[in-house]
Amino acid sequence: MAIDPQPQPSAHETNQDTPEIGGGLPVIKYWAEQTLSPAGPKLWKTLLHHSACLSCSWGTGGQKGGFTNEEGEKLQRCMKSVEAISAEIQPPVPAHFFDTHPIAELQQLSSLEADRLGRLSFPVIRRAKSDRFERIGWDEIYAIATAAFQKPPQRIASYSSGRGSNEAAFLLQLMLRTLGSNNLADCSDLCHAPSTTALQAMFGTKTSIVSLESLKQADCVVLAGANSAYNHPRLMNELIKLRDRGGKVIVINPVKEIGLVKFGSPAFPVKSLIPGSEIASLYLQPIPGSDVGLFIGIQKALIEQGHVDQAFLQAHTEGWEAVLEQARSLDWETLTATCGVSQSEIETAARLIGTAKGVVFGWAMGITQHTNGVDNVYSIANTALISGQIARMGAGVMPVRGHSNVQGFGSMGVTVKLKEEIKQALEQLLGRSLNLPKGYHTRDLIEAAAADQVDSLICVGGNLYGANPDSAQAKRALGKIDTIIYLATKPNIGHFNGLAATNTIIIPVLNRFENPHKTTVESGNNFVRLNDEGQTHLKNADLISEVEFLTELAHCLLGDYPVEWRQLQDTRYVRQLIAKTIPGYEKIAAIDQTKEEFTISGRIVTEPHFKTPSGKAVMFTTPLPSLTLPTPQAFGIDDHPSNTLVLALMTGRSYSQHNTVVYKIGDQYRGMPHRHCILMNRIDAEKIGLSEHDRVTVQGDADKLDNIEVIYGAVRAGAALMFYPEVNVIFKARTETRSGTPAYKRVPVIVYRKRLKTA
Ligand SMILES: Nc1nc2c(c(=O)[nH]1)N[C@H]1C(S)=C(S)[C@@H](COP(=O)(O)OP(=O)(O)OC[C@H]3O[C@@H](n4cnc5c(=O)[nH]c(N)nc54)[C@H](O)[C@@H]3O)O[C@H]1N2
Ligand SMILES: Nc1nc2c(c(=O)[nH]1)N[C@H]1C(S)=C(S)[C@@H](COP(=O)(O)OP(=O)(O)OC[C@H]3O[C@@H](n4cnc5c(=O)[nH]c(N)nc54)[C@H](O)[C@@H]3O)O[C@H]1N2
Ligand code: SF4
Ligand SMILES: [Mo]
Repeated sequence: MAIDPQPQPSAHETNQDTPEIGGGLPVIKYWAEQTLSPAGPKLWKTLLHHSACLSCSWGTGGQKGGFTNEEGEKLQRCMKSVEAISAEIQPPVPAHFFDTHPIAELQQLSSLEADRLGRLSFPVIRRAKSDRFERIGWDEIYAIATAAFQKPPQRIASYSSGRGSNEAAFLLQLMLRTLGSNNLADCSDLCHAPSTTALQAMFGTKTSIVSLESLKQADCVVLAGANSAYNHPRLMNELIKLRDRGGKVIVINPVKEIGLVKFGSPAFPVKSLIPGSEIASLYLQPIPGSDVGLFIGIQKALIEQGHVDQAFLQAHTEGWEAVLEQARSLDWETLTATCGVSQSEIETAARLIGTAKGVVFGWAMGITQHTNGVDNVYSIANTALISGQIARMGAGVMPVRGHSNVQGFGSMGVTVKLKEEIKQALEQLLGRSLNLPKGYHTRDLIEAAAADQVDSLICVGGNLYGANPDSAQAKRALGKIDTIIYLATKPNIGHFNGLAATNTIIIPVLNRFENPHKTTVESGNNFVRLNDEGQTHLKNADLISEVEFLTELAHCLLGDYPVEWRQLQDTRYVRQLIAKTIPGYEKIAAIDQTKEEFTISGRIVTEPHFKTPSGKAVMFTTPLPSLTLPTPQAFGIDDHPSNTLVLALMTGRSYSQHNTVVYKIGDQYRGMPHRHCILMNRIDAEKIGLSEHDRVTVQGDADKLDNIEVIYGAVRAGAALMFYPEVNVIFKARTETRSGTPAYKRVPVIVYRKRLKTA
């Protein structure tokens, strides 16, 4: 079907520093700079090491030297992989660094500066009221940690981030659950929890039901709320190949991300790298938080165009009548007013979906990080079911996950919503029933800590302080916990600002390519990879593996119950336990002999049979969101309306950062020169007499940031974009109630230049 060529972002809606394409030559330049630098040989050694990429969940690398994906395709490493490795192969933090740099000074560091301090290579403690960290020995660490985790089970907790291994994740949850605690907060609570909640309810599974092999057979991809050109670059190759075979890509994003319009991929040096490949066939720019309205619109158009797969709905789904009825009964005016996309654009999208042979629906944080994130996912999956674009090769739903092993942490049971099968297997292992209380997910953990209900916390990676909304609240809350133990490879702002009341211990750990034992991780495509043993470049360092620390601590706390913890330092035994406990992981039992990496069984759905009690997919209606913004008075401001602008702020990632870790201050593809910019539409800026590069104050419901530079961008009017973690100081958490995920993508803010009259 012919569709109008997409207009390129025109001059008035972007800025002169925005390049013509995403990816492209800068990527190669970065590769060259890094690989030819003094650290080059070390970098290559790591790239060739047999271990999964550290960075994102797309999960390339692994077999035959780290460059091959599960389909056997070569050259599957992007520059994000290089960026992540470069940070890990930094020299160590100097031996006497903490003696001469008090905490007050460390708290002033930016995220980039904290990361540049180097690799952590000896354990340190900050004792109550001390003004600095000091070195600590292992005996004292275990003594403090043992006393801390002997506290009542409801008062101990963990937080984790998806960089560690399946083995470490399994041990962490086994230790906490044996102690009687279900307080297993995880970064996925801030991320894809709405996806797991919705997919579990609809399909009885928590992860993508599409394999890479299946994606390769699609002829249409819908990519909603995902800036994959930045965050999952190798997914872009699949989109380029799909366009080459005549397929269509529908992008849904309030920001016209240049890399989703056109992307130059180094994997295709001649045809793509310099000219760039067209990605979006159709680019829809909805109002932030309105995707439910847009997807119901697509459903309505599918009905009107006769593209409903009635036979599929009747045979394989439940609840479809109400979903169709909702789409029929809502009128076009209401739907288009809700999402801000025209009826004709919505109809074009529906026609592409309805006439395609196979559609894969992918999404990320633009969909989940809203107060109605679960409904957003429901509405996407409803659209797939209504059009029959699911449950066969080339069609289905695919959350595009975050950290490189965040999905593995969930599979291993690091979640407050434990699967019944895992619970039963753990009960067998423990020889008793597990009557676990509700458990704190990440937001509940912060609230419980603020209410003085948490004594001890162990953080396996991550940056709990930096990742949460309302940084001042996070700092206060963590400050009420008695003991916090951070396991980390590199320092971050959370270690210096997330100080416990009595003991804050930072334990330096080996990363994925340095461990003395093999480990495994799971990609967002449900593929399990094996990481070989390795060595650290750090000389005379006092590092430990996550597995060793967790098993030693568990041994101190639990002796040999329910397992010989110390024996599990040989990770082959952990894999045997995983094979017996975790559904779909049976093949891990043989991986040490066969080295065969595998797709987890029961996850990929290519037949219309689902893991729900009835075997049918369960559909839910999705209420339209109400998307009003507060008045200036609600921010305590009572000035002339021409001086202030209330916007829906999306907060997320720049090109050169990995979550709270910033690698480079600018974002070259959005033309944002530093971290303290707000990307906004020219029309909005001019409403209050602003010009590009003016400085403004951006205020949320918790605090404000002054001196923020206005940058014009292809953001739809009424919306704007800023970078986290810096922006997390200004807003409080409003969360999606079913999953606990904060609404990071629709933060009401007020923008102004002058000193204002307050209400
Ligand atoms: N290089 C790199 N890779 C990463 C990460 C990283 O920080 N750096 N982080 C990893 C992690 S943990 C995650 S979760 C993923 C994140 O990957 P993404 O989800 O791609 O990243 P974000 O920057 O959070 O935002 C995604 C997009 O959502 C759009 N958006 C905002 N609001 C809405 C909305 O209401 N509707 C729609 N349709 N779109 C909206 C934004 O404009 C933005 O383009 O990436 C992973 N990979
Ligand atoms: N405003 C706003 N806030 C957000 C988001 C947003 O889009 N907007 N996104 C949210 C999302 S999707 C996520 S996932 C969270 C991310 O939240 P987290 O996962 O908590 O944060 P990261 O920045 O990924 O954590 C980085 C730290 O992990 C440690 N680390 C790295 N590798 C390893 C390892 O192998 N082992 C161990 N033990 N430690 C390691 C390093 O010390 C590094 O500093 O942030 C959330 N916060
Ligand atoms: S796409 Fe993700 S997993 Fe693949 S090389 Fe890039 S950062 Fe690594
Ligand atoms: Mo994430």
